[in-house]
Amino acid sequence: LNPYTKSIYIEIGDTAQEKFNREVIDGLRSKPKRLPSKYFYDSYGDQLFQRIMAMPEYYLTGCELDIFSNKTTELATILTMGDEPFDLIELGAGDAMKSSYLLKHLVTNGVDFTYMPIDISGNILSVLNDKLKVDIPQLDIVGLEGEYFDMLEKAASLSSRRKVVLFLGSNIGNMELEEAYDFCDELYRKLSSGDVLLIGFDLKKNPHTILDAYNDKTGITATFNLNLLTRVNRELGGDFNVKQFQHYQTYDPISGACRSYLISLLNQDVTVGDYTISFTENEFIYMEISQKFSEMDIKQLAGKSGFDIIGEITDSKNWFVDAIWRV
Ligand code: AVJ
Repeated sequence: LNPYTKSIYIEIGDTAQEKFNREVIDGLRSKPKRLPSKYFYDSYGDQLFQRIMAMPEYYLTGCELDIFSNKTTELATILTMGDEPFDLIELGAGDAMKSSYLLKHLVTNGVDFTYMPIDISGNILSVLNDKLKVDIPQLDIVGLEGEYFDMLEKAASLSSRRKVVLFLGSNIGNMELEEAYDFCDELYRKLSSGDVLLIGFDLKKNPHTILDAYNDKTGITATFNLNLLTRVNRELGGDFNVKQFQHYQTYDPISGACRSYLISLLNQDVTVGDYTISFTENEFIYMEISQKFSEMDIKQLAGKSGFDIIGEITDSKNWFVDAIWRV
């Protein structure tokens, strides 16, 4: 079903730049070709994603904002569980648009916690840090730039307080289902008894609604995908002609997989560093999955990875769920 899960990744102690190079070359030499969507977020990619979140078609933002702005007290109560101090870790914090409602509420109520946003984009982290220093000056904040699990270990080494982990925006949807299981498994093992995870899931719904959110007529999502080729050109010495690729989006209501591709419009050779990659006309690069979930999918994910389900908050349309799980 999934041709990519068989690749074995060996952990190599290379720099972020070397890892980017290795994963890009690896993806372009795979059959079928693919590129990792986690690399969409350079500074222009960050801007494009901000514009995606502001598009009327991209309902996810509004849904989770509805939860965080209207059910803040409910969220805070489940997450704090008494007055024991804790670390509030956010995986893929971005601009923390949604979590800042919770942060404000906690600070206003004198809760003792440290906010630790983790993001792969150092650029967005410094933007976030500057913004929070102004908006919530009393907030104790420690930003961590890097991959999720590396930075979770870092967070654990910085303090031994109880951890509350936020993983919002249906970011988990950017993983294939098997990867999502492995991810929750690893998260469970990296956390300690009593730690809590708040995890956002975009639910299966009318396929038109979902497809429209990722196939906007203004072409921002297309630009968002194509921007990775531009990034590869700039950072890895590539010569992609971006005009010779076209964005293609699908949604499959059976599996709940919403996928993006870039299609080569002609036979062409592309050089990236030391490698030449040949494309045939209409050959695709698989770029991103945005998986959608049923309530059953979510229960199974929690169950298989060992988490206890302690709560669930949905938006008023019932399109999105923030699930609360405990180790
Ligand atoms: C950041 C992973 C939540 O998959 O919905 C938005 C990224 N890609 N439009 C998503 C994205 C295309 C987004 N997440």
